Amino acid sequence: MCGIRIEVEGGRITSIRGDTEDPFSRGHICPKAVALKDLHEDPDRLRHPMKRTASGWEQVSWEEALDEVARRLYETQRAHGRESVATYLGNPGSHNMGVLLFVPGFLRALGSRNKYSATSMDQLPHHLASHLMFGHQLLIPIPDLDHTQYLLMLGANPLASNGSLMTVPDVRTRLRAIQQRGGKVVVVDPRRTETANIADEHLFIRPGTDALFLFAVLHEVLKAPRLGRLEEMTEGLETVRALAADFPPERVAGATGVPAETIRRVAEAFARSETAVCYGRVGVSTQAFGGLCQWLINTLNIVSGNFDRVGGALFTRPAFDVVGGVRAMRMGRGAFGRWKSRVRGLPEFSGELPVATLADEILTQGEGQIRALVTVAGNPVLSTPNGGRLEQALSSLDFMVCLDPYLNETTRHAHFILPPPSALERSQYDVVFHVFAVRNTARYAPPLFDPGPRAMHDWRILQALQHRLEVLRKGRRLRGELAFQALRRLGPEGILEVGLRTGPYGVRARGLRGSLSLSALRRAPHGVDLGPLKPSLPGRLQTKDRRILLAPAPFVEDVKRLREMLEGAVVPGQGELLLIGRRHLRDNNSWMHNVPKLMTGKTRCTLMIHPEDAKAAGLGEGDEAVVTSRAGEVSVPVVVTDEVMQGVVSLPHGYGHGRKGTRLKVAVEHAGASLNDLTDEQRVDALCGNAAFSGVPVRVVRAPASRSG
Ligand SMILES: Nc1nc2c(c(=O)[nH]1)N[C@H]1C(S)=C(S)[C@@H](COP(=O)(O)OP(=O)(O)OC[C@H]3O[C@@H](n4cnc5c(=O)[nH]c(N)nc54)[C@H](O)[C@@H]3O)O[C@H]1N2
Ligand SMILES: Nc1nc2c(c(=O)[nH]1)N[C@H]1C(S)=C(S)[C@@H](COP(=O)(O)OP(=O)(O)OC[C@H]3O[C@@H](n4cnc5c(=O)[nH]c(N)nc54)[C@H](O)[C@@H]3O)O[C@H]1N2
Ligand SMILES: [Mo]
Repeated sequence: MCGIRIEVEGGRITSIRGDTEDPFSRGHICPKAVALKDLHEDPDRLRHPMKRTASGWEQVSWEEALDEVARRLYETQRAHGRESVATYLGNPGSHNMGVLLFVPGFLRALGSRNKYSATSMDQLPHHLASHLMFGHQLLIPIPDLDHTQYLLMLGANPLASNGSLMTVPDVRTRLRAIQQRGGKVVVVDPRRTETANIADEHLFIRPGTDALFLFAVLHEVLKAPRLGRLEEMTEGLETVRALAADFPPERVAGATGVPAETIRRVAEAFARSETAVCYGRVGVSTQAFGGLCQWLINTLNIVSGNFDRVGGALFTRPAFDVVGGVRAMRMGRGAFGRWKSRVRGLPEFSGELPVATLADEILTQGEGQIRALVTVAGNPVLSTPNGGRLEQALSSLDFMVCLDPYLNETTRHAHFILPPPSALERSQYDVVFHVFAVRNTARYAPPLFDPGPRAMHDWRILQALQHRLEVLRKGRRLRGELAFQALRRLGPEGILEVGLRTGPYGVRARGLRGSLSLSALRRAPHGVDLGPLKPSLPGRLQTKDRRILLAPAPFVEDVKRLREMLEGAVVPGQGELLLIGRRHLRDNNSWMHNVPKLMTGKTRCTLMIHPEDAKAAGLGEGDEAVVTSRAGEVSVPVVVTDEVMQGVVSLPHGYGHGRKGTRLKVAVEHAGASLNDLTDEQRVDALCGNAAFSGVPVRVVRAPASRSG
């Protein structure tokens, strides 16, 4: 989402810089954008379809690969039923216009309920809250960072992540600006992060207890609710008030580790501030009460009068409007719990099942067992809870195909790898991330390089497989052929054009000539500014009667579980520490560790441990520690620091490149250990099945050979 300026001489990139004329990112750039050159030129990046044979990997033609992949998927489903083929969609697919627009057709052609993605170990609780409260899974309220006077932030570290479900380039300047206009930034996190370091206040919180903290804040704010004009659009306030009555600050202080007077002070400041917004991200989503956390955050913003208001939380108005645009361009509103997963009975959301149970569905025999898997832009071996177990499951599959540019920890298990060209060889419009950005803008980037006639973009691979599957199933039909050819000619660009023309800045709003269009975006390479976020209620709500539902039944019922947790007082076992993850500015989940430039400097795959806990374990700075959980064991060097709360240890995810048989020369030299060899697939948010990465109980001891430094 950051505008960049790339200079090319004689077909080679000579510089990549932030585009100072970009109205959204204003010249900001992060190291991962500079790495685009290295990814493009990476000799390890696959340029041809690959087939695994008895004698190793072989290059094959696209025709051969696509024909055989489609045939194997078709035959698997014919022999074992539709559900026997599963799909897993990874994170980069959401950053790829072609994947986003063409994956639905491919999934439809497969027709399997075994659909999985990174969503259920990330933002699923946000979708659930938006679906149940506002009527659409993508109506996610975005903090109005550029105008708020008080930001209460939980479980997010935008200085490393550049913000998420609040896309925000140059976040440091934007947070400083809050302080410069007399406002405050408060960070709640078990680790004193880079973001916490520039905040006005940082509160340590015991992992997994944020729902208690939020309820207590709500308890205080509800003493004088200020719904203002939202009062008439809102239902369920009394139910929320009755629930919150059980969670006064004094009752949750012990469990959360946040003193009651601190909670009360924060709640008062939040309520008193002219404008305020509460925002919580991955750290509060990927925990046992992720759904409740996101519901409580929205509720807090609403009852304090900060919802749909400048300086509070607002819905965006993106140019390609997947929420309120014309029907053909819309994405689904979401649906919840229409069916359950076969083995563990976890609920579907929007047709997807929780990825924490993918391995169970592969390993457990019986009707509906998964026998083949398609991954698109994902590395589940390193990214999913108990990835080690999933890895074993992958090796038992009859068939596996991966759309991916690398031979990595996951794709090495495939029978075919189908690699798309590099990001600089395709066009891009951020269909999804404009929906979550702190300002309304639009930008289209044409491909910088021509990938050549033998390359196939993700969207074309998906469409070609879809077509072959349909032909295998129904035979070659004229209508099918015509639809295939027409959609192929339209491509992502054609769909984008329709989306822009029919969107909120399109023909209807601005007339044919003034309409935002693909050609208008081509003429404005720096991007088009569509203004700050603005109030949009009740019009933008997608619930029946356009009302906000403050007390949806699934959340209300789930509070029982929270009460039980509080009563049972989550005391860690003797000698146990709680493990959390972390992100670094120069990491990008699991897949950019093959870029030499990003891997210089100190080792980042280290276990942060509090000095008291280190002492108890006999560990010194730089010692190797053995970390054990129910799921597995890894060995990593430690960093002793009071940056983490006592009782908590932190390890980044996305490492663990030491597995054999990959083609990642640089990453292998910085292998590290995989956090997800420790995380536990049994730990989920029981409400929605989202992975609960935060607060995994672990034991930490000194590795036998390690000398104390
Ligand atoms: N313990 C722990 N685990 C976590 C997290 C955590 O905080 N803690 N975070 C979770 C989150 S939020 C996420 S989103 C997931 C990410 O989980 P995944 O999406 O499974 O993992 P990535 O590391 O993003 O892997 C992306 C893959 O896509 C490939 N790729 C890159 N670009 C493209 C492209 O344009 N097309 C195609 N076809 N492939 C491409 C890469 O080579 C790589 O193999 O990890 C989750 N895992
Ligand atoms: N550089 C970089 N940027 C990225 C990514 C990346 O891998 N690298 N990944 C991208 C993706 S896929 C995503 S989803 C976003 C995520 O964006 P963010 O959510 O901003 O990312 P994190 O840095 O994982 O921040 C999560 C924070 O939650 C804290 N935390 C852990 N457990 C708890 C808890 O129980 N309670 C509270 N209150 N806090 C807790 C952690 O200490 C951490 O600081 O980042 C995106 N941007
Ligand atoms: Mo993510």
